[in-house]
Amino acid sequence: MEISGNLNAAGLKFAVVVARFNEFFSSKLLEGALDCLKRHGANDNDIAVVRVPGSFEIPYAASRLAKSKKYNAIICIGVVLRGNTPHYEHVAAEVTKGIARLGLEFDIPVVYGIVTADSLEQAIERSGSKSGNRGFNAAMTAIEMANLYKVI
Ligand code: INI
Repeated sequence: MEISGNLNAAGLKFAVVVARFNEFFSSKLLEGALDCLKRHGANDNDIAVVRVPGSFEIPYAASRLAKSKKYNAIICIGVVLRGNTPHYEHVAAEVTKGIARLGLEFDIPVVYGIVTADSLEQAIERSGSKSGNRGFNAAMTAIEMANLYKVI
């Protein structure tokens, strides 16, 4: 027997937590995520977009949303761009650990739609060009995992 989640988003409730930092890119990822959810049948009223200042804040908001038990999945979207100091590494490490922890702590999928890029070019590639749109991919993962959780 094989078990997997289907890609039907109708009737599912989603929260998308998006960081405003590097908004030039994160807005593209958000567009991709919303496009994916809607094209797979999600209702506009079933999608909450929650904005936070930067990626570091994403796990904090996602934690509260998970606790509310109102959503079938939470999609986390942010862009962490390498700069001239180690700041980038701390932000990337904390958002990654935080999201992973929430996924284990709560009984809903918390999806990692964070782009970590070494350059502007890499960020461009991942937010709607050469390497696709990571927001779209994250939403697809959320739909599949939310449906998987219904059957396992
Ligand atoms: N936040 C990001 O989302 N991406 C970054 O690249 C970034 N860098 O490199 O500074 C960033 N910093 C802000 C951080 O997420 C917090 O909002 C801030 O430190 C306040 O807690």
